[in-house]
Amino acid sequence: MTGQNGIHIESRGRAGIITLDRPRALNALTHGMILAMGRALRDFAADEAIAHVVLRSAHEKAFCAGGDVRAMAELGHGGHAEAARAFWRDEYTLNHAISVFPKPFVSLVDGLCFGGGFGISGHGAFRVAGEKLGFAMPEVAIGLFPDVGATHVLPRLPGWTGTWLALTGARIGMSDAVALGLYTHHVPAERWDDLVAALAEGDAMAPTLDRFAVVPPAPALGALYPEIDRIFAGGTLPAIVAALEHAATGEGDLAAFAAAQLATLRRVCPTSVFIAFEQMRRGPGLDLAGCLRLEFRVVSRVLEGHDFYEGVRAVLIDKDQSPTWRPDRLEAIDPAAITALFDAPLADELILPAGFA
Ligand code: QUE
Repeated sequence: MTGQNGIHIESRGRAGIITLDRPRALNALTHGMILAMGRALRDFAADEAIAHVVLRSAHEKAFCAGGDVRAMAELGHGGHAEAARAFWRDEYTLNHAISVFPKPFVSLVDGLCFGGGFGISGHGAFRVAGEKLGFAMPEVAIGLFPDVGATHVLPRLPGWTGTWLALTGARIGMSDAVALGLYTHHVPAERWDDLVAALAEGDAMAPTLDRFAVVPPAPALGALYPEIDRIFAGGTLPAIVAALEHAATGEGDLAAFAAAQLATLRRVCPTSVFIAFEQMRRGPGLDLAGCLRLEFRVVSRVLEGHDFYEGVRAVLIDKDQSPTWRPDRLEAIDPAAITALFDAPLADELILPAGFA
């Protein structure tokens, strides 16, 4: 087993196993971890002894809290935006490589799974959730946007639930994440060692997962899905805000839910909310590679701005939870400035291989 810098790579029988192990940062992905994962996938793809690959965490508290955005903010702030862009280029390339990996790939996801953690698990064909899963794409809270292929995945979720998750960064548990299709199976975490042992023995992926899978409880937020669909189907952001304002005036669970979503939309980065909305508009017409290419344009431009650095400062460094956004209100955003982030090509666009390379 090779273990270094937050990640362990091993072959166990017929299984290639990648284990995230950077507990002091909830397994947030460093550039080194991303490059090591890419190398491991190439080695496992070429190794005839390996039938399938497992991605997991060494710690039950977190699968992965996202990309190492704190380090990226330091790089960008220190005049090294190109090094930060290289991180995102390699991260998105890995996200895409997982989607075209030529052998069955399963991620075992329990505890926190934010942003970049979904990017390394959500594009595989097999996605197992444990009972303590906490899933979110919370980037709007730090002046970023739901990337790592969320432009492709979220607008394809049932109804308008993906738009809700993208705009608010809402956190959901295992039962909802499985019900929405973000995960393909629920296997209780206490069974994961046996599951990995079966895969190491060479048992085929799909029937083995079906054998270990347990029917999850009814989705905790299921009663709200029709309301989420009604509210977030609004064709514009002002329409969504107006629908939330209206729903929040009532009484009961729906009004409380709407009021909470509204408070979140007013707290997170206004530019990020507009970016996320535009992602949900464009994603249905693009394949994953096209989505990642757009995300790389947008992240390159976000690095030139103010809000990402302020968001990381307020949420992850000083933890004062009081970012000063520029512009500071949804009403102050110029929609043409948002579409320009997506439309203008870069001198050095993200180029992805046609298949696994
Ligand atoms: C939004 C995010 C991230 C986040 C919080 C958000 C993110 C990320 C982390 C994170 C958490 C704990 C750590 C760490 C990073 O938090 O991407 O290094 O120790 O990586 O609201 O996108």
